[in-house]
Amino acid sequence: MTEIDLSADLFGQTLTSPLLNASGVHCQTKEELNDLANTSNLGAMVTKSATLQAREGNPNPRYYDLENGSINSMGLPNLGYDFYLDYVLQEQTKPTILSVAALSAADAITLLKDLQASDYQGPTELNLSCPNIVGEPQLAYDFEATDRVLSEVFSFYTKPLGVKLPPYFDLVHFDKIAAVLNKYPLTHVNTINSIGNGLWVDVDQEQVVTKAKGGFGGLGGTMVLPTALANVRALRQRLNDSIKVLGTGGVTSGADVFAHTLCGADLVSVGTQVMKEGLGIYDRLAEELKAIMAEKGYQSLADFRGKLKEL
Ligand code: YRO
Repeated sequence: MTEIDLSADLFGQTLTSPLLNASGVHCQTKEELNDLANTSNLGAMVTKSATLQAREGNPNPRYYDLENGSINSMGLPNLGYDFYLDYVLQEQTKPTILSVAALSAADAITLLKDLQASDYQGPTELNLSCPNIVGEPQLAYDFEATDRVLSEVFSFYTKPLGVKLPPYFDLVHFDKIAAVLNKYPLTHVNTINSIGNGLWVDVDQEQVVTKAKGGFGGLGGTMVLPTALANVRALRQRLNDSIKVLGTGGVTSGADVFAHTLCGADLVSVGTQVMKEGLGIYDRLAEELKAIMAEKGYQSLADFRGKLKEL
């Protein structure tokens, strides 16, 4: 029997598996990050998005498990940029993507200027689901504002940088965001963030299930899989080859990892299902993926990556 090779590439580093955690899940504290570092079949890890100042986040309940996924209004709880920078510089034992976020475009520039001046040379991901101007949508849903911010960032930033994107739902929006992103030397896009501002109703209690924002929150898990696959596929079809696509959203099985890869994902992240099942999921997903590849006669991810057939 030929050995199946799940190796993948993270901007020049070889990973033993294409699987990542989705930012936000089990990656906030030093203990959680160390757990990820010790998780087999997790190829690389991502930190909770860091802001300049540490944040407590929103009041509980702020994460709620749903039959087909999850809803969250965490409110960016994190230990602050200095903590995560220190972790990747001093404690890192597995390839790590430093995720950063900002409460304004100005804060994003401040943070990235500091990162540029630091000793850190590894990959960073800017979470574009950050608030911009009051009364305007999140940055990634304002294409001109995204262009302005990236233009300013790349006037001084020379290290590996990608962006985390929210889902888009209109083909013209895929064209517009891809046209902006293609202007810049991005290492990658990570798609999708949670589907914004869903609402779950507990019919028995006749009430919402999370406290902040009147119960509105980001959706993840199985219910977002088709949206995630569409975003991976649509962006892979539009972005420069030099920009890798990291697929995130709705993965619960090896078949889902296979589907993300067929749509063009270079790496695949798991969020909600890690919350439901724990870190042992990565061994299960790797085994299920290998079984599918064996059945189909594929030896490496490159054999089928991006090769989704149309009718
Ligand atoms: O609430 C969060 O911390 C959160 N949840 C998500 O599902 N995705 C995110 O990117 C974040 C952090 C960013 C923000 C939504 C609070 C602006």
